[in-house]
Amino acid sequence: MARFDDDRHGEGAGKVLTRTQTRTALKRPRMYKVLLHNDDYTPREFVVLVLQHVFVMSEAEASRLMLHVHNHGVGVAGIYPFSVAETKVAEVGAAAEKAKFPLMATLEPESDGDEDDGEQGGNDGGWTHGGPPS
Ligand code: TYC
Repeated sequence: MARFDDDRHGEGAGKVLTRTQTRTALKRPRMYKVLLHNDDYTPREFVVLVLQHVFVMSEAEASRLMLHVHNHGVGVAGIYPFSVAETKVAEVGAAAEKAKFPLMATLEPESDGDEDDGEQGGNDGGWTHGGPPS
């Protein structure tokens, strides 16, 4: 029986060479800011409870962000991959609807730092509770 179809001699003879490696450029997944919006009707305590529950914040962090949004109109509650951000927006919306308050969160693509999308340094609301998750 012939030993494979290998007519090489010397170095490499008898070895099977495979060249099927694929080079895949791994990019960071695009991230999305979850923005919390102010309104005139949702009670402050309710906003704090929703932030603690949906964004896993301490009461102090949640109060700080709630006040930031109350004073500036909008703030960043967190930055996540799309599906997580989308879920958190929906959870805020569901809690607000159930309690009949107009509290609202929305999504915004986060700059990935690779392209110039016109963003200059900071963002709309600014981090108010210690920066992005590490
Ligand atoms: N402005 C609201 C009030 O005075 C409180 C509030 C804060 C509402 C943050 C929404 O995202 C919000 N009761």
